[in-house]
Amino acid sequence: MKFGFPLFPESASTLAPQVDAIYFFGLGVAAFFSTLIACLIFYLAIRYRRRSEDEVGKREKAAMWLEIAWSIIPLGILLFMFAWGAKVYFEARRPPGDAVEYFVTGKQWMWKFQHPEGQREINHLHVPVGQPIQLKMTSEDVIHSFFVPAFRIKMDVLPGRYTTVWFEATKTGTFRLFCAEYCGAEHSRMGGSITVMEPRDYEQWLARADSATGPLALAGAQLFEAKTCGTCHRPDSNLLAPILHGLFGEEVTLASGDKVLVDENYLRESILDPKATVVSGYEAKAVMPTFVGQLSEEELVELISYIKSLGDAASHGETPEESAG
Ligand code: HEC
Ligand SMILES: [Cu+2]
Repeated sequence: MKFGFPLFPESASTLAPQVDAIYFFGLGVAAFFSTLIACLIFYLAIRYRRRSEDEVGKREKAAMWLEIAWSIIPLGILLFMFAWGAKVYFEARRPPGDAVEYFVTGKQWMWKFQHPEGQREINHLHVPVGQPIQLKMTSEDVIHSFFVPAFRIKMDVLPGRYTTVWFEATKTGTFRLFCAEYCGAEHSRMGGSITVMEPRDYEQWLARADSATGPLALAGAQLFEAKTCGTCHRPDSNLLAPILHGLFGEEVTLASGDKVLVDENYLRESILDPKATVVSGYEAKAVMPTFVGQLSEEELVELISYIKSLGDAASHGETPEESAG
């Protein structure tokens, strides 16, 4: 809380002071010019008032320097605000390279979390302090929005695709989480909390929390066999189906000729709607069945984590330098 007055949420992430600074600057500029204009209206109304019944006002012409000044100064202020806002926006949108990935599934009316080590939580997420954390989010039903005021982050959570938001908590404590998109009867109760812990406490918490599935990539590897993906996508199955090793982060050419970057959304679509993303060269043998309805959001996340973990440069026939980054 700023100034001990509950107008402002607590500031608990690296982003929060930056967003607040922009907000206060904008507020300051607006307050300054509103006051200036209001005062000038009074002053000029009095200064140029009609002094007698038959007075006809004479035409005033502003000096050139004044015309230029009141064009250039606002332009400069606005461009400054634009550049500043863009800088913070890009920082807020691009997770740092060392961000650890967590998965979030919104659902009427709860939040489900998956830790990279496989622990699952509902409505309450535990994270370590001072560590950039990236959330890959999707919804099982309607549009939700992930809003943590203390971190100054808010991002829509959409069915059928992943959106990303990241934060780095700067203090330990428990901070409220809200759904900020009207999503049905119990929308207002679709909330929770994020508990930020010292790294050591977090490790202890992780060890205590049960992880039924183990690390996501490991759970994905088991699913990969259970769902028969492995029968077609064997490491030596190049003729039957594309090899998935070293695929993530690469560009693939589709049968349509489009080039697409392999990210979570691409993998998701490849699994749920293979016909929409047929890989070039497989036009005639695009035999992959759709897995719509056979995989939960959590299972999809596990499969995707597994495919990501196959980023094995050697088996993909490229140098490690190329695949690093
Ligand atoms: C019947 C064989 C078959 C099965 C089973 C199968 N796939 Fe496929 N898969 C293919 C073929 C063929 C393609 C290439 C044509 C296409 O893109 O649809 C492909 C494409 C893909 C791609 C895109 C690859 C690229 O290079 O862009 C991914 C990812 C993928 N499959 C994942 C999976 C997963 C995960 C499963 C299990 C849930 C699975 N597949 C099950 C045959 C199969
Ligand atoms: Cu919601």
